[in-house]
Amino acid sequence: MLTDDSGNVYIQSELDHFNETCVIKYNSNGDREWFTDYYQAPGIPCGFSFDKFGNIISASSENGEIQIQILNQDGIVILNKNIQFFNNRYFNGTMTLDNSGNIYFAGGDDNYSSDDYYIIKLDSNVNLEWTRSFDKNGESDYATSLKTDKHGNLFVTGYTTENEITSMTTLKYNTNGYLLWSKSEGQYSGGNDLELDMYGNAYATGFITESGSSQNYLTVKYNTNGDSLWNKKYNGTRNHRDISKIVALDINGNLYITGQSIGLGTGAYHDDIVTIKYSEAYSLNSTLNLTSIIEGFYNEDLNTMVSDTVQIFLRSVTSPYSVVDSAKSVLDISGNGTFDFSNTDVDTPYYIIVKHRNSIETWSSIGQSFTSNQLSYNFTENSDKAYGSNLVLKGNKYCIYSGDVNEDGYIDLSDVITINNDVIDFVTGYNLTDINGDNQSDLSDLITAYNNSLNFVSMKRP
Ligand SMILES: [Ca+2]
Ligand SMILES: [Ca+2]
Ligand SMILES: [Ca+2]
Ligand SMILES: [Ca+2]
Repeated sequence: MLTDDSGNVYIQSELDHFNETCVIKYNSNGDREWFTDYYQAPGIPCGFSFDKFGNIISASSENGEIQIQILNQDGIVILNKNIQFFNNRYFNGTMTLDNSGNIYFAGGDDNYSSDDYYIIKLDSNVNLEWTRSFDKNGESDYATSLKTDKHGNLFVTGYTTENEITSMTTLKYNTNGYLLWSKSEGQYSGGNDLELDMYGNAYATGFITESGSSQNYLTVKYNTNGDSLWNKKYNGTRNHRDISKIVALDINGNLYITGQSIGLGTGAYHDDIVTIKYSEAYSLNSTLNLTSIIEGFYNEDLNTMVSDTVQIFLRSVTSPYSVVDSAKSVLDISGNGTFDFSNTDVDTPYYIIVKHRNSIETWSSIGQSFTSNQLSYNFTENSDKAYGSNLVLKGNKYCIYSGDVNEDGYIDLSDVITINNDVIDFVTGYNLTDINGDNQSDLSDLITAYNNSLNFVSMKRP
């Protein structure tokens, strides 16, 4: 079923036992507006989605081919195409689209003893790009669900068999059909549905068989590398058959699992529909744990820094190095600070840029990526932690140069003059010209900036 923004409802249905596929449109009042001719699309339904123009893609399969029809909002067929399938078999599967409008199918065939995962990619003009199959052990394997992430990677889950034992097996392909990983979970298990979060983590759901409790809901979270981050199980109150069928995520990071479960509320061993909500299945924010010490604010004898606020920018690693996100927080007396971001992407490197009220803007030497929404970076360990090795060693800490009072990227005479004016005026308090953080603008501030100006200290960036 599909719904559009105007409240129209589109139903795709199979008619007369595997012979025809029909599409029906109802308006928001429930009035039937149109339906497609019964004989127009022979075969079993195997895909139903809007394309990027709001047209309806209806796919069905029959012996040896997948028929793809694109209907406009009035039910008129604007494209009709047959894709050759495999060996004159029926394709049993489902369909999804990626952000670019490419179309993907995944499923199995009607040869239940020796089928494989079959994966098909068509471009947005419904031309075949590639096909893949996945066979675990020469036995029955079939895919049940597929999703694409925003990079065009494809995730597929389903059932594989090895020595007559089934497993939930999840695969990840890149957009060119290269298999990146495959992961199987448990024995006498199977995967029925799959969902992805904004970071590209995958949630596969289905069931696993366990002694004493028969089948139980099984949901597994994989990161982008295919590592299993956790698994959750649910056993109904009768210790009997519990099989999850559908997984969904909301924008607040909650995960919903629904399926069939035999519980106490039913008569003897009849299934209920049971839905489970897991909170915070994924975090909405990513966190940078930063260590950075400000030259003027650091006392190397005490090995402490005057705590102060800095702003962190994350920038793209490709020209023009656009700002992706920023966050403001406080570096403590050890130079440690925690910065939360909401716009970072998984597996994507960013330059980390430190900006402080009177220090040289300092960039990380290379891009850094968040892993599972976490990133730690320590500028104080080595001069090469900063782009252009733009750090000054004080004691045994590499520090950010102090003295860029006007934040123009240079520590030069104009900064020195500004400090000197405040020194003459005995300026006190939280001030740009206080280079050592003691709330007074005095000679020691002037000396730090003056020395850096003699060395022509300036911002270094790509
Ligand atoms: Ca197989
Ligand atoms: Ca159970
Ligand atoms: Ca300056
Ligand atoms: Ca001072």
